[in-house]
Amino acid sequence: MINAGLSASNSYATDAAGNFRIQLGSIDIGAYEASNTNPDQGATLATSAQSVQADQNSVGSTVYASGCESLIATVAGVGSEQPVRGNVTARVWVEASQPDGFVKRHYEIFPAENAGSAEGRVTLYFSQEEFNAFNATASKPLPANATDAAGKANLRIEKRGGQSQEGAPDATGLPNTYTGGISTIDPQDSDIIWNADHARWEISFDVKGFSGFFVKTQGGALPVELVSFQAVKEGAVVQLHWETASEVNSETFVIMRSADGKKWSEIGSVAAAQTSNSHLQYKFTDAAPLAGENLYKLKMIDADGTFA
Ligand SMILES: [Ca+2]
Repeated sequence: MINAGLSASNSYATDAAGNFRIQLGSIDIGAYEASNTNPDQGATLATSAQSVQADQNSVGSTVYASGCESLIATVAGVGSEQPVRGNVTARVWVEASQPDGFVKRHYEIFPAENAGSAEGRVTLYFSQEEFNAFNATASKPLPANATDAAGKANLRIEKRGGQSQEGAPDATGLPNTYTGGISTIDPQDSDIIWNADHARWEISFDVKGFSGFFVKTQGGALPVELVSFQAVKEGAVVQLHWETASEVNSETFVIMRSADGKKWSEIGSVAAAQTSNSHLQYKFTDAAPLAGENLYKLKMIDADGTFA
């Protein structure tokens, strides 16, 4: 336990031994060095909008907990090149209602140094109730109980690079507030563990580069968020324009055309961005439209071959 003082009155970042004086959100003013909360000693899951800073241990892992009993996450520095070190901020948010496509408890872990390339092993914590709320709206479920192997196999982590709203204290932590790259992590199913003693899920996985973290399921959301799709006749040709708000793993847009809305044929394709969370515009020219009415639609093909 840290001997808590007023963090705001801190005038020295480190103590005589070179350790950060503010750990786990509190300043150490005692004679003894702070020791981080052990996650096995009954810490409960943090409530929403908690944030703590700690000095990442150079050996072993560091538990990020608020007030020594409200558990956020555990991080270990791994890898030979740039294991995560130094001052790390761990944040957690729990949405009041079930969001579209991810578990309501979501995280951000961000080291002050080398955030884009630091390597770590992260453990995140969730309740069964949070998984149940996700499952009520998702097409592919997360584990319904400790031994649900299919649910564990479905679980994915979406990583969004950087910090929500560039680290603003009142940042929402929501996916669209990150401007960095988007990637999907498939944790080892054996690293998705139900801790019966503390009634919580513990999910561990390796990352390179830090970010927001969202738990979802494979195929649980469309890979492309389409915001507009227009067809405009220009003389003898038809110009198609469309815009996406975000893309994850998108490979190709296939353009389909129909005269009656029933029978569709493929008339061309356009390469997609693969990964984007900014607005992107695409166009395609149908140089030889059918006589009469032309209907168009897009088939979006994922990098792993699935389509929507
Ligand atoms: Ca897996």
